[in-house]
Parts: sequence; C-alpha cells; structure tokens
Amino acid sequence: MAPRHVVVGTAGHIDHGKTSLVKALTGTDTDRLPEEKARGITIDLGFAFLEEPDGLTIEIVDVPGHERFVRNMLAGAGGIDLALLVIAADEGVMPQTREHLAICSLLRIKAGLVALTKTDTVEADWLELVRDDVARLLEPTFLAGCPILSVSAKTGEGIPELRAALADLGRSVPTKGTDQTARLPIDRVFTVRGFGTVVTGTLTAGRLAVEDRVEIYPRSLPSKVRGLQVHGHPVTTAEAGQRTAVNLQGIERAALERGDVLAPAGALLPSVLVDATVELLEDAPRPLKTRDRVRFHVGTQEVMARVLLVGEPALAPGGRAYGRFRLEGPVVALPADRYVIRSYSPVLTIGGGTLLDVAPPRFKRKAPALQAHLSLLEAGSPAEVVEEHLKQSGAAGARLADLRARTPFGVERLRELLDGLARSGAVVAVDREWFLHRAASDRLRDETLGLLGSFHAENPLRGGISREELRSRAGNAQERVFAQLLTALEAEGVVRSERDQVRLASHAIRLSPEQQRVVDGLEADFRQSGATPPSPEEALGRLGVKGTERHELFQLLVADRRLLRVKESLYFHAAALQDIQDKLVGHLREKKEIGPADMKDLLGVTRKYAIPLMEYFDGQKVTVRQGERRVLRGA
Ligand SMILES: Nc1nc2c(ncn2[C@@H]2O[C@H](COP(=O)(O)OP(=O)(O)OP(=O)(O)O)[C@@H](O)[C@H]2O)c(=O)[nH]1
Ligand SMILES: [Mg+2]
Repeated sequence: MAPRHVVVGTAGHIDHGKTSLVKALTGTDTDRLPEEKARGITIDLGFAFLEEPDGLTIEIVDVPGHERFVRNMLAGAGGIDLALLVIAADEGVMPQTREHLAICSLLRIKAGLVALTKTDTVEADWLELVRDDVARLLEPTFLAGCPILSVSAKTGEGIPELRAALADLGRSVPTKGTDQTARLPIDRVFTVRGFGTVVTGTLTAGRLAVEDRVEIYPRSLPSKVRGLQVHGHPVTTAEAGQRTAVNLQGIERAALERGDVLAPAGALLPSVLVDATVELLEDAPRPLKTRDRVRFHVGTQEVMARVLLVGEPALAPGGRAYGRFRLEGPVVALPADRYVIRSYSPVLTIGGGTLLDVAPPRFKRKAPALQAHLSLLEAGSPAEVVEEHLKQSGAAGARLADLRARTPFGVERLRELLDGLARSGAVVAVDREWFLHRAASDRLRDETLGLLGSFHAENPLRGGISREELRSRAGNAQERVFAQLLTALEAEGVVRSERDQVRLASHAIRLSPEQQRVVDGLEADFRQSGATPPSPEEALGRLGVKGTERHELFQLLVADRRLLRVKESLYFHAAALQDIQDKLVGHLREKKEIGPADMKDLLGVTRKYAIPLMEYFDGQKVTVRQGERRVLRGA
C-alpha cells in the first residue's frame, strides 16, 4: 500500500537556498521569526506541505544551515522519511553539506535526492563539475546514485521536476505500522487563543486519537488529547509518520519545551543511562575516548553525556563499539532509536548509533559478558531480546509495563512474545503482568528450599519460619514472585504453610525425653491453673528451667495454639480460655452486661486477670465495650 503521507527534511549548508526552494515548491515562507527575516537566515525549524492529486501529502521540514543551529536541524531531522539535500551550484559542497549528510546517514534515513540550486547563477560546464563533485560525495552514502536535479528558486526552472521526483520517492516509502507505542517527540510548543497549549512533532510510531490519555515525558505530566491537526486540518486520529499538532488539556505552555515526548500514560521510561552501539564518523577529528563529554541527540532532545566504551578505552575514526552513556538529564527513547553525538568543543557531529537498552542493568560487569549481552540485544530476535531482559532482571522478574518501555515492540506484540516464551518454558508467568526467567525461578526455588532446610536444622523445635522472614532471607524476593513460588511448592507437596509459618513438608519436631517432660509439665500447669495461670517464668521455674516466654519449649506450645496469649507475658491454656468464654457468654445471655467486678466474681479472679481477659474478648469480637461494661457483640 502506498503511503498517504511522507515527511521530507531539507539539509544543506547555510544560504544554499533551502528555504527559497521550499517556498518555490509550496508557496510557504517557512522563515517566520523576526530575527530570521532581519538576518536573512533560518534559525529554527519551518514547516510546509504539498498535497499531490493522488492524495499523497508531502510534509516538509525546513532546517537551518548555520553551523550554530545544527541542534535545531537535528530536532527536525529525527522524524523525516526523505532527505532533500540542497547544494548551491555556485558554491558546491560545503562543511554543513557534509555534516547534514552525515547526520541523515547516522539517523538511517533511507532515501532522498539532491537539489542543485541557484543554477541561474552558473555556467553549464561549471554545473557539470559541481554535479560530478556531488556524485562523488554521495558515493559511500545512502544517497549513492540518487537523482541530482538542477533547479532555480529564482527562475522556477526545474521546480515541477523536483516536485514530481519527491512525489515518486514518497510513494516508495514503506507505510509505517501503527501497532507500536505512540510517540511524538515534541519540536514546537505554543498557545492558540481559545484552545490553549498545542505541541507539534512527527508522530514517529503508533496512532493518536482525540480523547486519548497521554503523558508528557520526562516531566510526568498527565494530559488528554483535546484536539488533533494534521497539515492544517482537524482530524480524529493521527498515524505514524504524520506531522501532528496536538491540543493538550490542562497543561500550561510554560511547562513544556522542545525535546519533551508525548506518549500514552505510563508507556515510556525516562532514563539517565543508556546502552547503545557507537559509530564514530570516518572524518571525526580525533578518537572517542571513554569518559569524553558529548552532546547526545535523540528524537528532539539534546542532553550532555559521558560515554563509557565497552571493552576498549578509545574508538578510532570510522570504528564501531558498544557504549554506555551516562546522561546529565533524562532522555525518553526506545531501543532501536537512532541517536547522534556531537563533540563538546568544537561543536561537531562525530558519530551516533542505535539504542539497545534504556534501563540497562547498573551493576559493573566484565566487558566480555556485557559485550555478549549487548550483541544479543543488537542482533537477537525479538523473543531473544525479551528473554535476555528477563534473564538480566533476575529474581525480581519484570512487569509487562517495564518491558514495554524497554523494547520497541508495542504492547500487543510483547504479550505474544511473552506468551510464547512462557509456553516454551523459558519464562515463568507469575501472573498476566509479571514475568520471571526460568533460570531465576529455579534459582529462587533452590535457594528457598535450602533456606528452609537450614532453618529446620538450626531450629529443630520451631515448626517453621515466618513467611516474611523467609522472603527477606531469599534475597528479599519480589512479593508476587515469592507468593507464586510458595503456592507452586505447596501444590507439589514439598512445602506446607500454616498461618504465616512455612516449613518443609518433611519437617517434624522431635523432642528429647527431657524436652518432652518440660513441654508436658508446662501444658499441665496451665491447664490446671485455669483462669489464674502462672507467668511463663514461674511455670518454667517450677520445672527447673530458667527462661521467659521466649523460651523455645514455651513457644512450641504457643505455636501449637495450646497456649494462647492474652497479653504480654499472660498466657492461658486453650481449654481454660474456652471455659472462660463459655462462662462469660452464659452470663451475658442472662444478665445482658458485665462489669469488672462481676467478671472477678464470675471467674473468682483478681483485676490482674479480669481486665486483660475483658479486653481480650473485645479483641476477639465476642464482646463490645460500653463505658466500663461489656455486652455481647451483635446482641
Ligand atoms: N539567484 C538565486 N538566488 C537564490 C536562489 N535560491 C536562493 N537564493 C538566494 O540565496 C539566499 C539564501 O537563500 P535561503 O533560501 O534563505 O537559504 P537557506 O539555505 O534557507 O539558508 P539557511 O536556512 O540560513 O541555511 C537568499 O538571498 C536567496 O534569495 C536561486 O535559485 N537563485
Ligand atoms: Mg533557510
């Protein structure tokens, strides 16, 4: 299917006639700023469009040629499909001709053409010389063999042919899919009277619709699409590849700027660390060294960064390596995005590459392992890439939402990939939103079983370990991941859990005859004492054992629920407590209420027992307090 819209970006040296050519093609003067008018140069991006009779819209981004405004050129070049390299016939190839061509190459722009302009100012044989020169310049680039058209914005010569050639090329641009996460790197922000804040940019992926809930990254500003315009017409949806103006609800113009990214809420991840391939241009003036400070451009953003080369201290011109960029501010991008770097001083385009990870693992690693990881991210199939991310996220696993922000696949495709990996057993689906690599799941399982085993060995008298303690000892395993593991181990019959205690199914408490004597003695003592139990110290002391309620034999009875804790250091035998409850309920059925004095009489105890017991039964929801008195709950 032929595309319905294509974005063309101009490129070329200052004063070579880019803006004049756009005007000759479209009738639009894209230099609108008073300063541009005064100086006769382009400073910032300009926009125009052509509508072809067959329905193709050619949108044109006009960029400045001045070397001081290359950053603006970069902001415009990010979303273009075709390059229109403009070279003045009188001057020929100049520094920004080369730099803009290099930028378009680094951004992997697929196609384009050259307009040899101002032909009205030169002789025919001079024109031929320049044309040969240009063809040689293009030879090693993506524009090798592209059309080189002679034009003049002044006389109009060659303009219809240029328009036809652009339309022809435009029809050959593959249509972009709309299944990826919608992204609009913002290149302009302004207010429109009566509408409020409007942002524009090229929608690089996905689809946007009026009423969509969006977020402005990296500012975490939520908003809603109030209206959309595509080349001057209001629309209800905009698609990948279209220059789009978005009217945003509830956001002040001053809160936004070029470089921000509009996307669905929660879909992207601002990042100050990215991994990428690094390609240094052949004509870079010097090698790129680890820790060099560079200007990092991605989408419409420019951020300062330091590069850390993987596996080598320096990269020679024309070389290629993996690198990690430590950014001085957050960027918002996705793997597979192309970026460009410029040297800090002098400001020159020196290279670029492809982003591989926008949330790379932070830990230091030996270069060969990191290299293998990065080459997998670069060359692996989508399923391999997803699996690799899960492998790296270890026992924590990863949420679908995180993987979405770390891969370029879009949420639907990502879910398919995860389902496939789960079916093949490479990945464990903790639930619909959370995934864990099989190796990490196996490791966590082994570790948990090992911990249970050693806990039982060290604490033979304890029935089990608290679930929370086990989880924290198991490397503080992620809550949901751990819950799923325990459920699986219980289903297999390997582990038992009761209340919040976990044990190996094979574990049983074995007491020595002496320990058994103490346990039996304690239980008998509490049972016989009925409503006036001893303190734990007293009871243990009577059996010749020194200790408090924390004594492990005492705790054995507590864990078994044979002794119940009414308050600190006050325990009752379960049977005695049941008797007390029966008496209390009987009394309340008859008398409807009970006070502390009645309670003392009913049980034949002092306040020391009566008050904690009354509070205990409130807590057990047997009684309800009314002043100093209690009534049956629900009565
Ligand atoms: N004779 C002649 N002059 C031209 C032609 N095209 C542009 N010019 C003149 O060249 C000068 C620069 O033209 P612009 O279109 O502003 O050049 P530009 O490439 O947009 O410049 P920057 O945006 O600043 O990089 C202007 O004075 C134009 O009138 C042409 O085809 N013939
Ligand atoms: Mg211009």
